[in-house]
Amino acid sequence: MSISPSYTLRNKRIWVAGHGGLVGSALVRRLQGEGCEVVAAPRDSVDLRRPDQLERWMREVKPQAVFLAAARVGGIYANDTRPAEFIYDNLMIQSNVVEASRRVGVEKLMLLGSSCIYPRLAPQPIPESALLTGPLEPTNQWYAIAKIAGIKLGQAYRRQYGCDFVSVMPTNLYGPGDNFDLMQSHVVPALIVKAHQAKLANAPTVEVWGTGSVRREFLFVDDAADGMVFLMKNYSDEGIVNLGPGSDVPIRDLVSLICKVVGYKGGVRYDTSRPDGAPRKMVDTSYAASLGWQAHTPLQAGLEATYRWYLDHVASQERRAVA
Ligand code: GFB
Repeated sequence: MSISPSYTLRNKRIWVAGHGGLVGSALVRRLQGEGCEVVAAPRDSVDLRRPDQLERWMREVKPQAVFLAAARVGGIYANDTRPAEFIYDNLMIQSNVVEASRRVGVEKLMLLGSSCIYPRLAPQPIPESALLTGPLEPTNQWYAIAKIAGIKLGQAYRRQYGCDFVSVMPTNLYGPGDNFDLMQSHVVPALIVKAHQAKLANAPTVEVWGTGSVRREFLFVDDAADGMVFLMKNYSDEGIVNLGPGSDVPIRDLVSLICKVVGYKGGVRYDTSRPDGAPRKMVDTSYAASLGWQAHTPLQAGLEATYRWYLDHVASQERRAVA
C-alpha cells in the first residue's frame, strides 16, 4: 500500500523545480511552514532541458527532495499551436530531472502531471485506473503524451532502482501567479483579463472561446500545493494520485462567476470557431481522500484571490507602463 508516514521534510533541502511558476510559487509558499530549506535553480545558468547543466547544479546543491513543477504549460490554444515545444520540453525536463535525481541520490521526487493524461472520453469522475485506456484529446495530446511518459519514468525508476519517485495528477489549476497572457493562458486567467478589460472599456460583450457547454474542474493552486506536500510526506507507491476539488462547472457558469467577481455587467459572445477541447474531465479524488487529503477553497473565493493578485501584480504594472 501507499501510506508511508515516515518521510519528513523538516531540516531537509528541498528543490522546487519551476519555483517561479503557478504551482512552484504555491509550493514555495506552502513549504514555509515545514522547517525545511527551499532551493531554486537559477534560470539563466541551469536549463533543465540540458542534462549537463542540471547534473552539475544538483551535485553542487545536493537537494534531498524534489518537487518537479517545472514544465512547458499553457491553455488550449498554446497546446494546439506549439506541439513541438509541449512534447520536447516536457520530455527533456522530466527525463533529465528523474535521471539526475537518481544519480545524485535524491531521497524523494514528486512528478506533476495533469488530468489531460486521461482518455478524452474517460468515465466521469475519472479514476486513476483510466490511464491508457483510450484515445487522448487531440488539442493537448502532445503535452499528455509527455506527461504520461513522466509517470512511466517514475514508475520504472521505482521498480528498477528502488527510487522513491511518486506522481500526482492535479486537475485544471488556477490562482495567484498564473499566466495572464491571452495566447498562452488557461481559461480562468484569460477570462479575468477579458472581463476586467471589458469593464474598463464599458464594452457591450466579452468574448469567450468555444460553446461554453463543456465542463471543467478547477483546483485552487494553494490547495494543490497543500495536497502535494501532504503526499510527499505520506505517500510512497507507484500508483498515480488525482488531486481535485471534487466538483466541476460548465464554462458558461465559470464565465458568470468571473464576471461577478470582476464586476463586469455586460453580455457574453461565444466564438465557436475556437475549440472546446475535452467535453469533461473531472477527476475521481476518492483515492486522495482515503489517504487523508481534500481541497477546501470554494471556487468563488479562489477566483476572488486570483483577481486580487491580477490587480496587484499584472494590471497595476500595465497601468504604470502606459503612464
Ligand atoms: O483552460 P483551457 O485553455 O484548457 O480551456 P483545457 C478550457 C475551456 O475554456 C476550453 C474555453 O473549452 C476553452 O475553449 N475557453 C473559453 C477559453 N474562453 C477561453 C479563453 O479566452 N482562453 C482559454 N484558454 N480558454 C488544457 C490543456 O486544456 O488544460 C493542457 O490544453 C492542460 O494540456 C490544461 O491539461 C490543464 O482544459 O481545454
